[in-house]
Amino acid sequence: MSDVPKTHPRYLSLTLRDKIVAGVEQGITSTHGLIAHGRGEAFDYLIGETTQPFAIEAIYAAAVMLLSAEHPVISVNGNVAALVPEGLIELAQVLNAPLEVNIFHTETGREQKIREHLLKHGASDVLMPTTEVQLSYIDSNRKFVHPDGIFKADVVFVPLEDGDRCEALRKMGKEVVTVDLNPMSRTAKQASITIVDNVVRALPLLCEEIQKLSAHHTEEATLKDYSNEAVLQKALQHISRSGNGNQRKRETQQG
Ligand code: PTJ
Repeated sequence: MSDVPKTHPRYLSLTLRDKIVAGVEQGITSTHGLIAHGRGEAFDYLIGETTQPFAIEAIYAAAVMLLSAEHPVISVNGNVAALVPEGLIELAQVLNAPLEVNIFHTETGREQKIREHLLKHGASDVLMPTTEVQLSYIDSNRKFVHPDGIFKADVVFVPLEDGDRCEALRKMGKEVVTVDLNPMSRTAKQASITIVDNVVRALPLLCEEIQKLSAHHTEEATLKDYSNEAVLQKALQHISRSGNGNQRKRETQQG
Protein backbone atom coordinates (compact mmCIF):
# COMPACT_ATOMS: atom_id res chain seq x y z
CA MET A 1 0.00 0.00 0.00
CA SER A 2 1.16 3.54 -0.66
CA ASP A 3 1.72 6.04 2.13
CA VAL A 4 -1.50 8.03 1.69
CA PRO A 5 -2.48 9.54 5.08
CA LYS A 6 -5.99 8.70 6.34
CA THR A 7 -6.68 12.43 6.58
CA HIS A 8 -6.24 12.87 2.82
CA PRO A 9 -9.57 14.06 1.32
CA ARG A 10 -9.33 11.43 -1.44
CA TYR A 11 -8.19 8.66 0.94
CA LEU A 12 -10.90 6.15 -0.01
CA SER A 13 -10.44 6.61 -3.72
CA LEU A 14 -6.66 6.34 -3.38
CA THR A 15 -7.04 3.17 -1.30
CA LEU A 16 -9.00 1.58 -4.14
CA ARG A 17 -6.25 2.55 -6.57
CA ASP A 18 -3.79 0.84 -4.25
CA LYS A 19 -5.89 -2.33 -4.32
CA ILE A 20 -6.00 -2.38 -8.12
CA VAL A 21 -2.27 -1.71 -8.37
CA ALA A 22 -1.63 -4.51 -5.83
CA GLY A 23 -3.85 -6.76 -7.95
CA VAL A 24 -1.66 -6.09 -11.00
CA GLU A 25 1.51 -6.65 -8.97
CA GLN A 26 0.15 -9.98 -7.69
CA GLY A 27 -0.75 -11.08 -11.21
CA ILE A 28 -4.50 -11.10 -10.43
CA THR A 29 -5.58 -7.97 -12.30
CA SER A 30 -4.82 -7.27 -15.95
CA THR A 31 -2.89 -4.08 -16.75
CA HIS A 32 -5.98 -3.19 -18.80
CA GLY A 33 -7.84 -3.30 -15.50
CA LEU A 34 -6.04 -0.10 -14.48
CA ILE A 35 -7.63 1.71 -17.42
CA ALA A 36 -11.04 0.24 -16.67
CA HIS A 37 -10.67 1.39 -13.07
CA GLY A 38 -9.81 4.93 -14.18
CA ARG A 39 -12.92 5.05 -16.34
CA GLY A 40 -14.95 3.85 -13.37
CA GLU A 41 -13.41 6.57 -11.16
CA ALA A 42 -14.50 9.27 -13.61
CA PHE A 43 -18.11 8.07 -13.55
CA ASP A 44 -18.03 7.64 -9.78
CA TYR A 45 -16.96 11.27 -9.49
CA LEU A 46 -19.95 12.35 -11.56
CA ILE A 47 -22.30 10.15 -9.57
CA GLY A 48 -21.12 11.76 -6.34
CA GLU A 49 -19.17 8.78 -4.96
CA THR A 50 -22.19 7.62 -2.98
CA THR A 51 -24.89 5.05 -3.63
CA GLN A 52 -27.74 6.91 -5.30
CA PRO A 53 -31.48 6.04 -5.19
CA PHE A 54 -31.35 4.53 -8.72
CA ALA A 55 -28.69 2.10 -7.46
CA ILE A 56 -30.78 1.22 -4.40
CA GLU A 57 -33.70 0.44 -6.72
CA ALA A 58 -31.48 -1.82 -8.84
CA ILE A 59 -29.95 -3.51 -5.79
CA TYR A 60 -33.41 -4.47 -4.55
CA ALA A 61 -34.35 -5.87 -7.99
CA ALA A 62 -31.03 -7.71 -8.24
CA ALA A 63 -31.61 -9.29 -4.82
CA VAL A 64 -35.05 -10.49 -5.89
CA MET A 65 -33.74 -11.87 -9.19
CA LEU A 66 -30.74 -13.62 -7.65
CA LEU A 67 -32.84 -15.09 -4.85
CA SER A 68 -35.44 -16.46 -7.20
CA ALA A 69 -32.83 -18.02 -9.51
CA GLU A 70 -32.57 -21.77 -9.67
CA HIS A 71 -28.87 -21.76 -10.43
CA PRO A 72 -27.25 -18.36 -9.83
CA VAL A 73 -23.51 -18.04 -10.51
CA ILE A 74 -21.04 -15.28 -9.62
CA SER A 75 -18.52 -14.48 -12.32
CA VAL A 76 -15.16 -13.13 -11.15
CA ASN A 77 -12.66 -11.11 -13.20
CA GLY A 78 -9.31 -9.57 -12.29
CA ASN A 79 -10.69 -6.22 -11.13
CA VAL A 80 -13.34 -7.48 -8.75
CA ALA A 81 -11.01 -10.14 -7.35
CA ALA A 82 -8.60 -7.36 -6.34
CA LEU A 83 -11.24 -4.89 -5.12
CA VAL A 84 -13.84 -7.01 -3.32
CA PRO A 85 -12.75 -10.61 -2.66
CA GLU A 86 -14.59 -10.77 0.68
CA GLY A 87 -17.77 -9.29 -0.80
CA LEU A 88 -17.82 -11.88 -3.59
CA ILE A 89 -17.35 -14.70 -1.10
CA GLU A 90 -20.14 -13.34 1.11
CA LEU A 91 -22.46 -13.11 -1.89
CA ALA A 92 -21.65 -16.72 -2.79
CA GLN A 93 -22.48 -17.74 0.76
CA VAL A 94 -25.77 -15.87 1.10
CA LEU A 95 -26.94 -17.17 -2.28
CA ASN A 96 -25.38 -20.60 -1.92
CA ALA A 97 -24.01 -20.01 -5.41
CA PRO A 98 -20.68 -20.91 -6.98
CA LEU A 99 -17.93 -18.43 -7.79
CA GLU A 100 -16.46 -18.88 -11.26
CA VAL A 101 -13.31 -17.28 -12.64
CA ASN A 102 -13.91 -15.79 -16.08
CA ILE A 103 -11.51 -13.27 -17.58
CA PHE A 104 -11.28 -11.37 -20.84
CA HIS A 105 -7.54 -10.73 -21.18
CA THR A 106 -5.66 -14.01 -21.40
CA GLU A 107 -2.45 -14.06 -19.40
CA THR A 108 -0.77 -17.30 -18.39
CA GLY A 109 -1.55 -18.30 -14.83
CA ARG A 110 -3.85 -15.34 -14.03
CA GLU A 111 -7.00 -17.45 -13.73
CA GLN A 112 -5.25 -19.77 -11.27
CA LYS A 113 -3.93 -16.80 -9.27
CA ILE A 114 -7.46 -15.37 -9.00
CA ARG A 115 -8.70 -18.74 -7.76
CA GLU A 116 -5.93 -18.97 -5.14
CA HIS A 117 -6.60 -15.38 -4.06
CA LEU A 118 -10.28 -16.18 -3.46
CA LEU A 119 -9.46 -19.39 -1.60
CA LYS A 120 -6.98 -17.47 0.57
CA HIS A 121 -9.76 -15.03 1.45
CA GLY A 122 -12.04 -17.87 2.57
CA ALA A 123 -13.89 -19.14 -0.53
CA SER A 124 -14.79 -22.81 -0.13
CA ASP A 125 -14.64 -23.58 -3.84
CA VAL A 126 -13.99 -21.69 -7.05
CA LEU A 127 -14.97 -23.01 -10.47
CA MET A 128 -12.55 -22.56 -13.33
CA PRO A 129 -13.06 -22.15 -17.08
CA THR A 130 -12.93 -25.39 -19.07
CA THR A 131 -12.78 -26.40 -22.70
CA GLU A 132 -15.56 -28.97 -22.09
CA VAL A 133 -18.32 -26.42 -22.75
CA GLN A 134 -18.37 -23.02 -24.42
CA LEU A 135 -20.73 -20.09 -24.54
CA SER A 136 -22.29 -19.40 -27.92
CA TYR A 137 -22.17 -16.00 -29.69
CA ILE A 138 -18.73 -15.07 -28.34
CA ASP A 139 -15.16 -15.56 -29.58
CA SER A 140 -13.04 -14.23 -26.71
CA ASN A 141 -11.51 -16.16 -23.83
CA ARG A 142 -14.76 -15.53 -21.97
CA LYS A 143 -16.45 -18.30 -23.93
CA PHE A 144 -14.64 -20.96 -21.86
CA VAL A 145 -16.86 -21.75 -18.90
CA HIS A 146 -17.55 -24.49 -16.37
CA PRO A 147 -20.37 -26.96 -17.07
CA ASP A 148 -21.70 -26.65 -13.51
CA GLY A 149 -21.25 -22.90 -13.39
CA ILE A 150 -21.96 -20.17 -15.94
CA PHE A 151 -22.90 -22.72 -18.61
CA LYS A 152 -25.74 -24.08 -16.52
CA ALA A 153 -26.73 -20.80 -14.81
CA ASP A 154 -30.10 -19.15 -15.25
CA VAL A 155 -28.90 -15.90 -13.62
CA VAL A 156 -25.28 -14.70 -13.77
CA PHE A 157 -23.86 -11.94 -11.60
CA VAL A 158 -21.25 -10.28 -13.79
CA PRO A 159 -19.75 -7.14 -12.27
CA LEU A 160 -17.50 -4.87 -14.41
CA GLU A 161 -18.09 -6.57 -17.69
CA ASP A 162 -16.73 -5.82 -21.16
CA GLY A 163 -20.01 -6.04 -23.06
CA ASP A 164 -19.60 -8.97 -25.43
CA ARG A 165 -20.26 -11.68 -22.92
CA CYS A 166 -23.27 -9.92 -21.47
CA GLU A 167 -24.80 -9.92 -24.94
CA ALA A 168 -23.91 -13.60 -25.45
CA LEU A 169 -25.38 -14.62 -22.10
CA ARG A 170 -28.62 -12.77 -22.86
CA LYS A 171 -28.83 -14.40 -26.30
CA MET A 172 -28.45 -17.75 -24.56
CA GLY A 173 -31.54 -16.93 -22.51
CA LYS A 174 -29.76 -16.18 -19.25
CA GLU A 175 -30.49 -13.21 -17.02
CA VAL A 176 -27.53 -10.94 -16.24
CA VAL A 177 -27.09 -8.77 -13.17
CA THR A 178 -24.20 -6.34 -13.47
CA VAL A 179 -22.54 -3.54 -11.55
CA ASP A 180 -21.23 -0.80 -13.80
CA LEU A 181 -20.54 2.84 -13.01
CA ASN A 182 -21.09 3.76 -16.65
CA PRO A 183 -24.83 3.76 -17.43
CA MET A 184 -24.00 4.15 -21.14
CA SER A 185 -21.85 1.03 -21.47
CA ARG A 186 -23.02 -1.83 -23.69
CA THR A 187 -23.13 -4.07 -20.64
CA ALA A 188 -25.25 -1.60 -18.68
CA LYS A 189 -27.75 -1.43 -21.52
CA GLN A 190 -27.85 -5.13 -22.28
CA ALA A 191 -28.01 -6.53 -18.76
CA SER A 192 -31.31 -7.51 -17.19
CA ILE A 193 -30.43 -5.41 -14.14
CA THR A 194 -27.62 -2.86 -13.92
CA ILE A 195 -26.54 -1.45 -10.60
CA VAL A 196 -24.92 1.91 -11.43
CA ASP A 197 -22.64 2.17 -8.44
CA ASN A 198 -19.11 1.37 -7.38
CA VAL A 199 -18.82 -2.37 -6.79
CA VAL A 200 -17.14 -1.71 -3.45
CA ARG A 201 -20.29 0.04 -2.19
CA ALA A 202 -22.88 -2.03 -4.05
CA LEU A 203 -21.76 -5.51 -3.06
CA PRO A 204 -22.23 -5.21 0.73
CA LEU A 205 -25.65 -3.59 0.13
CA LEU A 206 -26.65 -6.39 -2.22
CA CYS A 207 -25.67 -9.05 0.34
CA GLU A 208 -27.62 -7.18 3.02
CA GLU A 209 -30.72 -6.94 0.81
CA ILE A 210 -30.58 -10.65 -0.02
CA GLN A 211 -30.32 -11.51 3.67
CA LYS A 212 -33.23 -9.20 4.50
CA LEU A 213 -35.42 -10.67 1.78
CA SER A 214 -34.61 -14.26 2.71
CA ALA A 215 -35.22 -13.61 6.41
CA HIS A 216 -38.66 -12.20 5.71
CA HIS A 217 -39.58 -14.86 3.15
CA THR A 218 -40.87 -12.14 0.85
CA GLU A 219 -42.16 -14.45 -1.88
CA GLU A 220 -44.39 -11.61 -3.00
CA ALA A 221 -41.33 -9.54 -4.01
CA THR A 222 -41.66 -9.09 -7.73
CA LEU A 223 -39.79 -7.71 -10.71
CA LYS A 224 -42.95 -7.24 -12.75
CA ASP A 225 -42.64 -3.47 -13.06
CA TYR A 226 -38.86 -3.23 -13.12
CA SER A 227 -37.30 -1.54 -16.15
CA ASN A 228 -33.52 -1.52 -16.53
CA GLU A 229 -33.84 1.15 -19.20
CA ALA A 230 -35.83 3.46 -16.91
CA VAL A 231 -33.32 3.05 -14.08
CA LEU A 232 -30.42 3.81 -16.44
CA GLN A 233 -32.26 6.95 -17.54
CA LYS A 234 -32.44 8.05 -13.90
CA ALA A 235 -28.67 7.53 -13.58
CA LEU A 236 -28.02 9.54 -16.74
CA GLN A 237 -30.28 12.36 -15.56
CA HIS A 238 -28.44 12.41 -12.24
CA ILE A 239 -25.08 12.64 -14.03
CA SER A 240 -26.22 15.46 -16.30
CA ARG A 241 -27.72 17.36 -13.34
CA SER A 242 -24.51 16.96 -11.36
CA GLY A 243 -22.56 18.22 -14.42
CA ASN A 244 -24.76 21.32 -14.58
CA GLY A 245 -24.41 21.81 -10.85
CA ASN A 246 -20.64 21.66 -11.07
CA GLN A 247 -20.68 24.07 -13.99
CA ARG A 248 -22.80 26.56 -12.01
CA LYS A 249 -20.49 26.19 -9.00
CA ARG A 250 -17.46 26.92 -11.18
CA GLU A 251 -19.16 29.99 -12.67
CA THR A 252 -20.02 31.30 -9.18
CA GLN A 253 -16.48 30.67 -7.99
CA GLN A 254 -15.11 32.54 -10.97
CA GLY A 255 -17.59 35.40 -10.65
O1 PTJ B 1 -9.82 -9.42 -15.69
P1 PTJ B 1 -10.33 -9.29 -17.08
O2 PTJ B 1 -9.33 -9.71 -18.12
O3 PTJ B 1 -11.64 -10.00 -17.30
O4 PTJ B 1 -10.62 -7.73 -17.37
C1 PTJ B 1 -11.50 -6.99 -16.57
C2 PTJ B 1 -11.79 -5.62 -17.21
C3 PTJ B 1 -12.61 -4.80 -16.21
C4 PTJ B 1 -10.45 -4.93 -17.49
C5 PTJ B 1 -12.56 -5.87 -18.52
O5 PTJ B 1 -13.77 -6.51 -18.26
C6 PTJ B 1 -12.78 -4.58 -19.28
O6 PTJ B 1 -12.00 -4.16 -20.12
O7 PTJ B 1 -13.90 -3.95 -18.94
P2 PTJ B 1 -14.36 -2.54 -19.59
O8 PTJ B 1 -14.85 -2.77 -20.97
O9 PTJ B 1 -13.33 -1.50 -19.37
O10 PTJ B 1 -15.62 -2.24 -18.70
C7 PTJ B 1 -15.53 -2.13 -17.32
C8 PTJ B 1 -16.68 -1.25 -16.86
O11 PTJ B 1 -16.66 -1.24 -15.45
C9 PTJ B 1 -16.57 0.21 -17.32
O12 PTJ B 1 -17.83 0.65 -17.79
C10 PTJ B 1 -16.18 0.99 -16.04
O13 PTJ B 1 -16.77 2.27 -16.00
C11 PTJ B 1 -16.78 0.10 -14.97
N1 PTJ B 1 -16.07 0.15 -13.69
C12 PTJ B 1 -14.75 0.29 -13.47
N2 PTJ B 1 -14.46 0.24 -12.15
C13 PTJ B 1 -15.65 0.05 -11.51
C14 PTJ B 1 -16.67 -0.02 -12.50
N3 PTJ B 1 -17.97 -0.21 -12.18
C15 PTJ B 1 -18.27 -0.39 -10.85
N4 PTJ B 1 -17.33 -0.34 -9.87
C16 PTJ B 1 -16.02 -0.12 -10.15
N5 PTJ B 1 -15.11 -0.07 -9.16
